[in-house]
Amino acid sequence: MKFVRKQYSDGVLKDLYDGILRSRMIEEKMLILLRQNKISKWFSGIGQEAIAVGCTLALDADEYILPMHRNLGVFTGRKIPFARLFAQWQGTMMGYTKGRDRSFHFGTNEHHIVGMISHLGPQNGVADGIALASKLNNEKKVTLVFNGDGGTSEGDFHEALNVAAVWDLPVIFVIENNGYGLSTPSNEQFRCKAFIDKAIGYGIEGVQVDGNNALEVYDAVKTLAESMRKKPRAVLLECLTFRMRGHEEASGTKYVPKKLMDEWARKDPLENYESFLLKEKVITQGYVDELRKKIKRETEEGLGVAFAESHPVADTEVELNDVHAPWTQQVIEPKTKSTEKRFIDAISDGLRQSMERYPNLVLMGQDIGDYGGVFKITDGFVKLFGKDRVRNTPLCESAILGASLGLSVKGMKSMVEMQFADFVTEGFTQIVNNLAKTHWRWGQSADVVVRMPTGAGTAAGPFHSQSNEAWFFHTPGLKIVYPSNPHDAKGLLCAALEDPNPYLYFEHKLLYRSLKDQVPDDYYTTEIGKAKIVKEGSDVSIITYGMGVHWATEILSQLPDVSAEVIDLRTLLPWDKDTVLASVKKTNRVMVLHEDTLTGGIGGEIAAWIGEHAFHHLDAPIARVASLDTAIPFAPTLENNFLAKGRIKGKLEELLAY
Ligand SMILES: Cc1ncc(C[n+]2csc(CCOP(=O)(O)OP(=O)(O)O)c2C)c(N)n1
Repeated sequence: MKFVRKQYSDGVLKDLYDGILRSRMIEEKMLILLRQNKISKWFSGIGQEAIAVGCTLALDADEYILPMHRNLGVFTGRKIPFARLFAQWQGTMMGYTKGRDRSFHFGTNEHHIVGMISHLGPQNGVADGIALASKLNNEKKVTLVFNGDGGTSEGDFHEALNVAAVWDLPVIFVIENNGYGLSTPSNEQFRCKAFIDKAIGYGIEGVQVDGNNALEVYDAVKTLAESMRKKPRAVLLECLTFRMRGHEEASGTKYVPKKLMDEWARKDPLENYESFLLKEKVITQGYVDELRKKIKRETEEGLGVAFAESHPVADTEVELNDVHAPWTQQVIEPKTKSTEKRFIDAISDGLRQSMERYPNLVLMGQDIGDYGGVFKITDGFVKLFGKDRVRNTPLCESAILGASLGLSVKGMKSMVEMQFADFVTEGFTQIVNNLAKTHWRWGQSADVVVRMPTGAGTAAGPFHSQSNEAWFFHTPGLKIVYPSNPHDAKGLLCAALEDPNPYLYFEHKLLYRSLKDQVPDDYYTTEIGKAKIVKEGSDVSIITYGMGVHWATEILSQLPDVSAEVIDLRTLLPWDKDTVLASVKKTNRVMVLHEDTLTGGIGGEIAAWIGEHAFHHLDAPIARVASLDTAIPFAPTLENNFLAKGRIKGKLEELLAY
């Protein structure tokens, strides 16, 4: 191996050595502890240490790094106290996740690290968001995100590179090309000869280095970062390396030919670099021995502290409380006059006034820029707020949702518009695994509202009509609002944008231009988690939301003899149990109604809860009215048959006659 020290001082050369040795010695200790059954799992980075160490030391301490499972050198390089790091691996309170997540799955803003989730690829979108915030705030900082060669097959990798390329985001996408993804060799994972070839496809620069050569990695990252701070842009850095142990210790390395192992053993990043430094007289054997002793001592001390602590005592209240970032809503009443606004104008109004209120709020979505969005919610916004804050995105739902978390990491707010709620499937991981869980895992809030144009009735077929709120209802960490009228549409959107927690905001497309109401002109918020009694009654409670409110009202207008109480939930997560319970106690009969399909719908949960908590107040079984358990048909006749509306009247009569 050839080391070229260039202009770098002895101090830099020694720091790199210290970093690699530190990683190696901790790794070796972990392998012993694993054999002794003192730790449960280990993802070894032996053979790859030079990459994490070289990258980390080459960046400023306040530049974000998003490491993977083999990047111990990032954590030690950022000087995370050993005791806390080891405690994190042990799942104890002194770690970074209160025992809730394992190994390197944590972030710490203090150290400018955002750790991975197991899904690997989603990290790249988050890196985009951090880099976007840095760029918008003119911080002149780069962000670096790690990938394994296997992980690059994920769509998330592709999307994030594409977004970073188009937006000229200062992200260094590092690929540790170690020849295998778990046991799958490169030739079964991708066809390109080298990853730098992929850079060409994204229209970005690709740089390839010997990943076992810390000096080369350090020099490449240092040079790139200096240039990217001046001229922000995305760069792909391919580091050629080899994983000398199994994917994780239990999986072994039987599938790796011995010849390959021997070849890479000769390129060991520690031994080779140490020989070079000794030969160059940058260090002496005495220095090596002393450093080894020091690291050993520090490791033992850290382990002593970490192992002294036992697993946290579970406290259900604490666990539940940490699901969301703390927020107490101060409802803001409107102060001035109201004027007639359509549903769509109310949404647009709320968004515009929130943009004025929060200079750190960024909007992202397909065609939302000059075009104003396919439904024209953001029409004219670019003129008002500029292209930096009203961002047209490529068709990359996942990367954009990931970027929204990255913006949150940097203290910014964001709104992501799904062009149609149906397309949220492309960003499912980011919502349910990243946005929803990050606060609970390591205390990072996700200050994001995802707007979801939803619903059927427009003969738009199975992929432009879905009601998919139930997919998210099941996910702790999210909040869901679903207004049924213009007044609530504005107030709930403003409230959601105020709250630092992640929201799904459902807006029914059919109501956009068909519904008008008196809506206050100035900024106000509506209470989150509070249902509204749309119509008082005593015979039956109809618990519904969204389009269901309009269906119920229409049908009840044809049944003057029925005294029904119509409850518009407005917030689905958390839903207003008090209002529902009070109504059930009053009417003793319940219908839950929604446009979404029946099985596994939100109505099932509400019915179950009423059954559990208000059984004695019921005079009849709870009726559920929902759409058919099929996909949504295109032809209007079929769509009408699919929708719940046609079944309300019959069910209501049955319920009242029971
Ligand atoms: C979305 C997803 N699919 C599958 C896995 C299981 N898995 C974990 S690591 C891994 C291989 C990753 O390979 P690579 O990115 O090359 O990293 P390496 O382990 O080689 O360092 C797989 C398949 C996962 N974590 N996430």
